[in-house]
Amino acid sequence: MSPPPLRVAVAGLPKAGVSTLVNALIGAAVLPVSTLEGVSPLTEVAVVPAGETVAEPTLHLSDGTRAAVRESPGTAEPSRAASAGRLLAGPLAAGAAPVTGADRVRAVLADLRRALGATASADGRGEHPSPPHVVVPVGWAASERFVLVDGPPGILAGPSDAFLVVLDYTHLDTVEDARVLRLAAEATARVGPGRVTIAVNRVDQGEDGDLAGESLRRHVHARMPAAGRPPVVETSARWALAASLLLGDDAHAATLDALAHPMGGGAADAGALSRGAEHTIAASGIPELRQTLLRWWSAAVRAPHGTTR
Ligand SMILES: Nc1nc2c(ncn2[C@@H]2O[C@H](COP(=O)(O)OP(=O)(O)OP(=O)(O)O)[C@@H](O)[C@H]2O)c(=O)[nH]1
Ligand SMILES: [Mg+2]
Repeated sequence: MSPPPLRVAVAGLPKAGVSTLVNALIGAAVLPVSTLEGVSPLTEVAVVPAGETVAEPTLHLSDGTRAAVRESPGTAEPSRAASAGRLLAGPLAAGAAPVTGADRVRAVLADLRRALGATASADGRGEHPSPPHVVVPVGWAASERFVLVDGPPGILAGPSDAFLVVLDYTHLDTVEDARVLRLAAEATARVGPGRVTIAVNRVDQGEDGDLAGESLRRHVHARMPAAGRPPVVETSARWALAASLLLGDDAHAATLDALAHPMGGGAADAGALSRGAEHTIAASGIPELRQTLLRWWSAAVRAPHGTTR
């Protein structure tokens, strides 16, 4: 029997970029992301190897309804960036019209927030025993399965196998941030530093001379007890996600191609854009976090009794 999926809590303060980071890890805009007030409902994303069990991302809501994420034929906005809206349209209104355009996507997301309002109670645990979850096949998971739980800092105190803590680089050193670091240290004390990683997200918003690399790591660790200091990775989830959507979306590629040489010239500039996107992903910290997830998985398979399930 294959082992159960590794359960990873991905948690941070509101707007730290938790949902964006989960999307960047899976390489698709599946979870709603927003600058608007209001915290995402606690959501579980099951990451499964591509081609296994499900052929396409599927949304499961806590009331038992589910919907596949697929391109709706005839939509005016074929980009994968709109897939979150399309994904969420299905279960809320049976036979809903295909999502067309950004306004429709926004309306659907607003509906979803209302519909799921009950699951987003103050402690993030909600009133439903099982939060909505999405099943997403991804290429990099090879044979492993994960459940990524997108939630507030409170889930760091709960029973997960591993913890990915998201800090906002532009709001370090706040009282709230100190509380998140305390929870991260406590989780590290429970499961060990090999099962916790701190992602300092939004590093793209830093400026020359800001903390980076070793000095940033020391700065974060200085605010944690010595026994609870996990690895620190600098991330830019937004740009990693944007770049993977750009690379993975034929419609975007065609648009870029047209923009790159409107007079019908050679493909050199479009090639440079693709290389730029690949470079952006490589520098975003996201590939490193995927490797971390895979390491956590192999450690869990070797030591199944070390988990905190
Ligand atoms: N510049 C920059 N913006 C980011 C980054 N990650 C996320 N954002 C932006 O931050 C905003 C909030 O992102 P979300 O992923 O919704 O944040 P969250 O932590 O899930 O927030 P809630 O669940 O709503 O509390 C969005 O506008 C994202 O595009 C990043 O790495 N860099
Ligand atoms: Mg969120």
